[in-house]
Amino acid sequence: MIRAKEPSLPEIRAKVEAGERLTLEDGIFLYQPSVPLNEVGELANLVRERKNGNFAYYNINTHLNPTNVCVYRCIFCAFRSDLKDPKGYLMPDEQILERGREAVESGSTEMHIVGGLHHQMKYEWYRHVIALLHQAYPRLHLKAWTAVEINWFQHLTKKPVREILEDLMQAGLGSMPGGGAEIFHPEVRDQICEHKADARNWIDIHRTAHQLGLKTNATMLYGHIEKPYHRVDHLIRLRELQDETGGFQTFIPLAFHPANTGLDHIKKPSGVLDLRTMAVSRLMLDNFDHIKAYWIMLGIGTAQTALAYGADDLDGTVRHELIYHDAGAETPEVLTVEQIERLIREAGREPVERDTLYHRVVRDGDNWTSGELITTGA
Ligand code: V47
Ligand code: SF4
Repeated sequence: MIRAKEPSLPEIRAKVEAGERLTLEDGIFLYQPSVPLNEVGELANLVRERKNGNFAYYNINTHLNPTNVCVYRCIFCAFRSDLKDPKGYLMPDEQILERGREAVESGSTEMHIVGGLHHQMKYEWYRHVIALLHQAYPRLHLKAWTAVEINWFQHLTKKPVREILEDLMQAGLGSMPGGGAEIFHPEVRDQICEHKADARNWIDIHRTAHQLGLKTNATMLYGHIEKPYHRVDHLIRLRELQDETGGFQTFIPLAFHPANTGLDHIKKPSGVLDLRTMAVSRLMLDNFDHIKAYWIMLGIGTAQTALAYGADDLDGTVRHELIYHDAGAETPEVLTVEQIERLIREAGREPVERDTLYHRVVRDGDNWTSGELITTGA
């Protein structure tokens, strides 16, 4: 039997410099503690600067989690609630509209909407949330409902994904967030969220969204029970879909926060794992334009450092985030534009405010318009 040659750092360096694709074995190799983090970071930075120069992007956004009641019980989730638990809530229309008003008044260009899969709410309510906000605030881009939610709507309506997405787009859906991906490999997925949409469902839903012209994001939840093999396998599955459709905008590695979850005996991922995952993601996902350092969960210092380890985006100013704060995140609930721009400048990068679809935002007092599309290098 001929065995594949063990990868080496000089060979990987040569591939990255030549713009060649890395393999599963290369990715796993880059996770070995004996491979110096700063060298992996340097390679990721090369790709990051090739694609995005010295720019670091952010947006002004608000989160809305209209309910935390959820039929599923993902073991890593501190946000969910049982139907009858006093912690459970379901926002009335007035509260949803109030959030929309607050978002617009604070200059948000985007509302990021995700929540639980409520036992009693029909598909029509989820559609209504989108239509309500879109009618009241048509300029607010609604990045809403993960593939797990779309899969749930399929279960509720018995309709094909395409029809559901077209209906939501008609109601005002602008794009889809990347949540619910967790770790695709069944060795892990079956242990952390066995009942919800599996890898094939998640990927198929994003494929259909891309075919309809709906841009989406992708995530990976790391730092729990998974091994480097599972992470790199996850990245390669995303890379394959991106080859096919080109519909992903950005990839967001999500660091596991253990507090108040069924995995609270696990320690939070270290800064080294955070930066290595950022860098390996940048290197493996050669066909993704953007890699996001989500400061809410990484912490401000690590997110800022990640701008030299492959990341080119810090997500947003973020108001009303609950998923991480329920799981013990100690980051603030909101950053001002001045704070986020200062963080980026301190890291030696040039801040650019973008909208959800990566157009430059041009502001004039309280007014804003979407300018040119941000183009990236090879
Ligand atoms: O799918 C839940 C994760 C995700 C925990 O698309 C947890 O721009 C860590 O997907 N510790 C939702 N992670 C958030 C998400 C996201 C965030 C920012 C930007 C975008 C985007 C998407 O949060 C869930 C799950 O993977 N999650 N619980 C936890 N305890
Ligand atoms: Fe429900 Fe989402 Fe939490 Fe899973 S991660 S329990 S689907 S709210």
